[in-house]
Amino acid sequence: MKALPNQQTVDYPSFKLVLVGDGGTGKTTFVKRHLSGEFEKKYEPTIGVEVHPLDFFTNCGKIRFYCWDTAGQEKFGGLRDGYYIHGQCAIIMFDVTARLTYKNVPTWHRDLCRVCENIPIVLCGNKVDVKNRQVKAKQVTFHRKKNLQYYEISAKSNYNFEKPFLYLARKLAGDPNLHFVESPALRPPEVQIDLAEQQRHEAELAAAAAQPLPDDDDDTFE
Ligand SMILES: Nc1nc2c(ncn2[C@@H]2O[C@H](COP(=O)(O)OP(=O)(O)OP(=O)(O)O)[C@@H](O)[C@H]2O)c(=O)[nH]1
Ligand SMILES: [Mg+2]
Repeated sequence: MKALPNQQTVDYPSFKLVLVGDGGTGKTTFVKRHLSGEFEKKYEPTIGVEVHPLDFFTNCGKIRFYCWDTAGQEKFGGLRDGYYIHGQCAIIMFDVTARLTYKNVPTWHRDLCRVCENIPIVLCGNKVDVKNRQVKAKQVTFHRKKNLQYYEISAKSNYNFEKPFLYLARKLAGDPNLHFVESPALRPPEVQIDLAEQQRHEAELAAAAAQPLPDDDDDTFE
């Protein structure tokens, strides 16, 4: 994966990561937690795409993700799936406080897979710091149908920030034992997550994973 013309190239492995999902789900906030990104507090919809190089240190050396942070809002979509070309891994984000954003996950997934066949993909349910979530952990089943990894995250509290990157790094390196040797420098959390509450959600998710999938075949979610 080559850097963009105005970006410095690096002599360690780097990969194009495509970040998609509805507008307002927190994609830009998420990539900007990593200290190499700039910071923006209020919601400014992404226009087209912004590319951020994010470095991680692993036991096998450094790895860089060129994160293609794409616009979720249709009217700012720019080239849309034109940005997916040569994507080597992806994150699909939804917002656990907005049902529609989960309902739209199958569409993002379909469009992505049309361009990038067979790449590792992580589904992320963001904003789990919010008390009154609309999408409960056990209602999240799409990843099981499509063999994706799922993580509950909170960009604002840094909760599980590294998990999606670690999963993708392991897949790309073909090494399930790869690990990060130092944590990336992150911005201080803006909110604190209720860890006990979140542990209950994680337990709910684990319990749901042991249940057979609902037999609706049409990816609907009410
Ligand atoms: N409570 C909470 N709010 C968040 C979190 N992550 C992002 N937000 C807020 O959600 C809003 C939208 O965030 P963005 O990161 O701009 O969303 P986006 O997915 O990049 O949106 P588009 O660029 O339009 O696709 C902002 O007001 C953020 O502050 C989170 O983890 N928790
Ligand atoms: Mg954005």
